[in-house]
Amino acid sequence: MTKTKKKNKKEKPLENETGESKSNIIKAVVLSIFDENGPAPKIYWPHDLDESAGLLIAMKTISLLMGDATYQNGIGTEGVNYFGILPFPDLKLNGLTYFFLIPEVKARGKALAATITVLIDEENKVFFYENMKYLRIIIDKAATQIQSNKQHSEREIILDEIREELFEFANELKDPFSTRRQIKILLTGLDRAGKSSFMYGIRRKYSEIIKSMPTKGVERSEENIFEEQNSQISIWDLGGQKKYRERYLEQSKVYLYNIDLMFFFIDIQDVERIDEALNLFRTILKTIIELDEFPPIVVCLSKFDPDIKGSKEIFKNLEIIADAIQENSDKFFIKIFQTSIFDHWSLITAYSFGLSQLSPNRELFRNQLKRFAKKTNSQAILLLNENGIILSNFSKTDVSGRVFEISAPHFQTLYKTFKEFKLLEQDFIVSSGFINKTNKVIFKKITVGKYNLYLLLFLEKSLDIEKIEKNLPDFSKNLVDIIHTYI
Ligand SMILES: Nc1nc2c(ncn2[C@@H]2O[C@H](COP(=O)(O)OP(=O)(O)O)[C@@H](O)[C@H]2O)c(=O)[nH]1
Ligand SMILES: [Mg+2]
Repeated sequence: MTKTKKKNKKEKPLENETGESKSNIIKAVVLSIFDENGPAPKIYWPHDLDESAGLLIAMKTISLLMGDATYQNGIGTEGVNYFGILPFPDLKLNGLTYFFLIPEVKARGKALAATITVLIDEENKVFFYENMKYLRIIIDKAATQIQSNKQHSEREIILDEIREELFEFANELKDPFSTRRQIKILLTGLDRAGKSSFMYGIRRKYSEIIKSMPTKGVERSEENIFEEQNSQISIWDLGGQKKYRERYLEQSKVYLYNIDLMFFFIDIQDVERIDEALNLFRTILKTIIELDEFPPIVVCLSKFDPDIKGSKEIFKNLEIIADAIQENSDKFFIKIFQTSIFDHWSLITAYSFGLSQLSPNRELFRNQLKRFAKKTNSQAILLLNENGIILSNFSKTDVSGRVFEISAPHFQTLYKTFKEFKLLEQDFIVSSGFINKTNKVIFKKITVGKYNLYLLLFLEKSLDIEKIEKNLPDFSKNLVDIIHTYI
């Protein structure tokens, strides 16, 4: 069967050979480069790819990349290499694009902007989300080869090879055409570590925190970052009492299997149980390593309440815990946060960071923010959704990032209050000088497609609303394209 397919796929690539081959999930592969003549599809498969389709793919992908500050400044080719999933509604296709630069002495900025885009039917886009890890490796490798092989004929071979590899990969999958991406997020930790309260806090269900009883077994809830999203996100709050812990460790194949993201909570005020908590952490890691699961992990050092922040003892505990966690987790991507239900922002920051790990477009988003920051002389930018979840952030320095994190929630509340009482004529709130007279924070509502998002800008120089207004349409337009594929 595979053989027939191999023969067929070269001749009639864009046709839908129903049931013939799973490899047909891949509809096109396009290498686009921006040279003297502008963006163009340089090498592509299928060879009879419609000319206007090829151009559309080249234009859209390259234009998302071109504004990149690194490229414009000619600093080098290091800074640019990221992936994104893009919709091409006119073609009814979805593309997984790798953005990179090809060193070229003669070119402006000493590099050519380039993209490799793999395309599939839009209804199959789950394929990209589910297989991101492997697809990245295949495409990344091809890009590296293209960077060092300048001949057109050499590049043709490289593109042929990557297509072959993608076909083979798709063929080996059991079900490349599955329709919905299922995301599983685990909340783990000892009982009373603050897992349930964390979720109540995120959802602003404060009265529930007071009422809350220990979680029995597993409690599942759903997360919707956007009304329409490609993924179903389930959050599993694993009851922390001993009997429940034992159950999920024993039945690890049910509970700890196929995890996309894990939160682990440690109560830093409960000094007596820190060792027990760390032991549980080690046991869970050991179990998921055995299952060959390596999700990103967010550790929340919980109950780090505002009134005990200065305490020396707490500080010492934090250090001990952080060290122990790092020591045990070299195989994982781990980030540690200090959280408290009395500091809403601390919850949002940890939670948003975790969610952002699930978005294949996170680098693409960040680069759009970086570019907008440059155009508007902003030190830092945050992009929030209606629920106050941070979709993406960019800051030039740690300090500006910090100022922001502290002010963002206040602005959002202020904004909503003003709006409610119809006191706001424009969709803007501008602060008076922060730090010095010229530094200002702007909070603005923007519309991206059908969504209301909030933008927080920390301005470096003088306030120039016009400049922001002038650059907003472009920024929003780019975001529309990538927000449908955010998660
Ligand atoms: N001081 C303080 N108490 C908290 C915090 N988070 C949770 N708690 C309290 O800790 C107890 C256990 O919280 P819960 O969310 O049920 O923990 P779980 O068993 O991990 O789900 C409850 O009495 C909460 O009110 C926090 O950030 N600070
Ligand atoms: Mg609970």
